[in-house]
Amino acid sequence: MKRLIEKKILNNQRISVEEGVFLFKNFDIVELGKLASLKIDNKVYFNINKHINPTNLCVNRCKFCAFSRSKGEDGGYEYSIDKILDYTKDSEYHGTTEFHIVGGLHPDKPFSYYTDLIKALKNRHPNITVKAYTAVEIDYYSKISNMPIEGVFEKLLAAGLDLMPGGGAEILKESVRSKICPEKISAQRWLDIIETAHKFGIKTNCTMLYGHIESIEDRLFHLNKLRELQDKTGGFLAFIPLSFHAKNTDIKKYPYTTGVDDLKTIAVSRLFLDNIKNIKAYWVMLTEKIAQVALSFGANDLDGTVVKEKITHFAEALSKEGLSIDEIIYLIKKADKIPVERDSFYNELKYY
Ligand code: V47
Ligand code: SF4
Repeated sequence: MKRLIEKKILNNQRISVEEGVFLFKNFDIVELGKLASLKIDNKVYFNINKHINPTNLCVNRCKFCAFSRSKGEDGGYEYSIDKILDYTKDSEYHGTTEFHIVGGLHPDKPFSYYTDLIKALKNRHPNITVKAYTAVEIDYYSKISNMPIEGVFEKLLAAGLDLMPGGGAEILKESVRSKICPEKISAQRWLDIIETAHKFGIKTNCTMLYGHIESIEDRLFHLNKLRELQDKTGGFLAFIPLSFHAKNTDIKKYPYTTGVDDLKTIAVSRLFLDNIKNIKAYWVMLTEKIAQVALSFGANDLDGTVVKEKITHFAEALSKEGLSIDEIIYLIKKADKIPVERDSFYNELKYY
């Protein structure tokens, strides 16, 4: 079996779910790193981005989420649009090319808040791309506005939405979702909303939250759902494995995933997702050091400067809240790779 899978990979043949599971369980990290590295070149992408999390008040309260709060609970916050504009005011000076906007499902803000936020940002920063709102948020906006998903997308596009992040996917299997995020939209609903986004011409990313209660088989099941959808639409720009941080959550686990699991997950994702070009080593969740090593395990993107990350830091992330451009370039160069600044759509902007 081992030789057969290796041969398939070397011949650029698609591997099956069972072979993906086999890779995880029977190949060591060095073998996986070598195979995954065959699939990428020497360029590593990053962007100059800023994360904005308008609120952590959320009606879902997923069990793996340390970031969310219920209304009235300590640690909850909600930002006005003016406060967000104050936060973004120096963005052009810092060379920001993207705002990444994700938040909780606020119990009582109207849908107009979310369109007004994009409009205000676009008005103040016309040249900065807005990557906003996960499929989970889109579903919620449809509920609170009494509009179909298509109507929500029309309004968001009119406001200036450029593309969508890949969050909310977790593990796309009900037996896992019912335990870790029972209130969240179903796997099928996530896939349907993303498919609709792609039909509207809205590119998205996709993610996988790993290292909680899921099995290796569940991970491959999830990756297969993403691969099937990408075959259909071609709308995914990048895949981002998200390593579970257990602190301050309702899931009792060792607080962090292990380096070996992180690297194997990146490598198997690279080998299995033969139709998604970019795999991010998201330094915020992996730590800067593991993210750098992941560049030799099939990742070709380090994400961006981020500036002030919240979601993972509420769960006591070991990484910084943001990195400077110089720090990112240093990590990439010291991995013997070529740092390439990109825009949100992977157009190359600058080589370092
Ligand atoms: O949807 C929540 C996850 C996601 C925890 O698209 C957790 O470019 C680990 O999706 N431990 C948000 N993960 C982050 C995200 C993302 C990040 C960077 C880039 C992009 C992109 C997307 O974080 C959530 C959820 O899946 N998450 N809590 C936790 N305790
Ligand atoms: Fe809410 Fe998202 Fe946290 Fe779930 S992961 S509780 S939907 S903010």
